[in-house]
Amino acid sequence: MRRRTRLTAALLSLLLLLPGLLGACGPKTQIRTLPLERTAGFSPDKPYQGAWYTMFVYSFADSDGDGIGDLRGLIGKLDYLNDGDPSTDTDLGITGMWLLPIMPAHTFHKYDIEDYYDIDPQYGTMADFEELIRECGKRGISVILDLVLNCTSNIHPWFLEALNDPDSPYRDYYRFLSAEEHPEEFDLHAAVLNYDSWYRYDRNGNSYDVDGDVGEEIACSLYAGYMPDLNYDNEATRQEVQRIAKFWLDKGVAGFRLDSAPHIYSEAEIPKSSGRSVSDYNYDFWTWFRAYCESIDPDVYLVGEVLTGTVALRADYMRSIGSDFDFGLIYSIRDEFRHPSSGNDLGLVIASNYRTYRSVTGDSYINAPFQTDADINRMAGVFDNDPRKIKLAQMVSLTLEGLPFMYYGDELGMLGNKDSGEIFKLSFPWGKDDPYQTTKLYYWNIYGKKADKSDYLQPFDEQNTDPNSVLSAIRRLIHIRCENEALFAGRLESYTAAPDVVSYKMVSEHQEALILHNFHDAPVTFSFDPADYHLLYMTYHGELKVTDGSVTLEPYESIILARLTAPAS
Ligand SMILES: [Ca+2]
Ligand SMILES: [Ca+2]
Ligand SMILES: [Ca+2]
Repeated sequence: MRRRTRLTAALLSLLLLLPGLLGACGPKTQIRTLPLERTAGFSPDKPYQGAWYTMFVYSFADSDGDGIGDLRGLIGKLDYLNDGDPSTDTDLGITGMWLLPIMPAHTFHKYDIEDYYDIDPQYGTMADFEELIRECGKRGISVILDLVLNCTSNIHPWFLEALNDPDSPYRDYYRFLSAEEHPEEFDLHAAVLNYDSWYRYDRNGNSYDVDGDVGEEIACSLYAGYMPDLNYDNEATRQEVQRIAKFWLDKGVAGFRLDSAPHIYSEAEIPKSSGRSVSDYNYDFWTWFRAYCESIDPDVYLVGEVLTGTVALRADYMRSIGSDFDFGLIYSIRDEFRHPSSGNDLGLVIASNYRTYRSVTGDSYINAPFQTDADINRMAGVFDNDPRKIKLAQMVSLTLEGLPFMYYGDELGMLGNKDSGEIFKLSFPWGKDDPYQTTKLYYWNIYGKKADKSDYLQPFDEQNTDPNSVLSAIRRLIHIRCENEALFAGRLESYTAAPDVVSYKMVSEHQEALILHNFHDAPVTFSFDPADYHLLYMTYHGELKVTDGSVTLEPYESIILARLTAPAS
């Protein structure tokens, strides 16, 4: 969570190796079907696989005509995400979903939670949520919730009671500064997130400058005055968090996306004399939280938002949490577009990152590649609305080891660039005649206006039937990922096909895949022997042509090749 614009605020049971597309490389290998079972998560020892979706309910699908997306609207559109039938490929084929916050809150982003045990009335009821979980279960879609544990709303009843009753048990849920807590031990001007970390509050929860004289109480609020931080030195707060986690796990969620993971404890909240690092406090907290969640559900999936820091720091958080989002990858890919290298730099960086995850975590981690979320400029806004670049960036995410996430609408190439004043939580553009179309953040009020159409986006209903659309490419890629063991369960290894090509290898028990990308705005020709590999995917061609021992990739084109390495057991 950043300052939220905050105004202030079996696998498919088949390994489908497409037959004989390698025209120039000799006899075709017999296609073999591996008897791998597709379970809820494809593989029992690694339950979360496939490709996941980041869902902003508000802007996705509206069931009752108020213009705001809701849970019943989402249920109505589940067949688009995954129809539950492995034999069809008309659906997107995602296997899991992170719901941005759905608990009661005042803002539209809903990170200012007012009740951890209910559904925001704009989105529906608890009965709607329970139906959503059942319907997702039928389709093989796991659901995780955004869990905001760093802070609550300033009008959460806990905070209001704490402000008005010094003897309230909720008093210690928050980090109030009082004389007995040695105020000199805390830096009231610590700018953890580049703005004030402490505020004064009046009895109604209104916040004021910490240096002023309005407001009787001083409390820590890293993000904004309307979101005071919770205090996890207090055993009762920790017990409350356990109740919250159990409440939702018992409802059938597969886990949680952990908002602002490095800020449960921050420089502003730790006594100057503590002598321990902020990170150590946070690792301990998440290790404790994970152990509790695993006591409820041994297969729980937790994924942390660790927005800043080095690869090593992210790996440290993986060790505590199990998984976190690959923020560095986004910028590495964007840099590669700006300055395409001639030495497989991106491929080698990615391979090096995975080596770090393995060594730091003792080989127990799930990396979560992605391209955008609710805080990051969308690809289309950064890549000049060029569908070739959008497809290529997703090609990288969807072929990496771990659990790739796709922000809603990215499969269409939705626009949204903060740097040019746009926002990235706009209505999913189903099409003007779609009864589920949301309208509060209406796409076409903002886009489709430029005379040169450089901001034009084909809505879903057009892309759905266009074989060359971004949607058609992404949908096919997701299905290929979910059908090939090397992609959904493989380990990433270093591999360089040619200097001007970004490349890496994915290796699993029975299969091996080579992934090659051209980030140049020009064709790249290189000598290449596909040997016994079969073509799984090529962005712009149905076959791989080998001419005089060389292969050509068109500008921004990718290929995925695979071969079986061991017989199916
Ligand atoms: Ca609605
Ligand atoms: Ca299907
Ligand atoms: Ca905190």
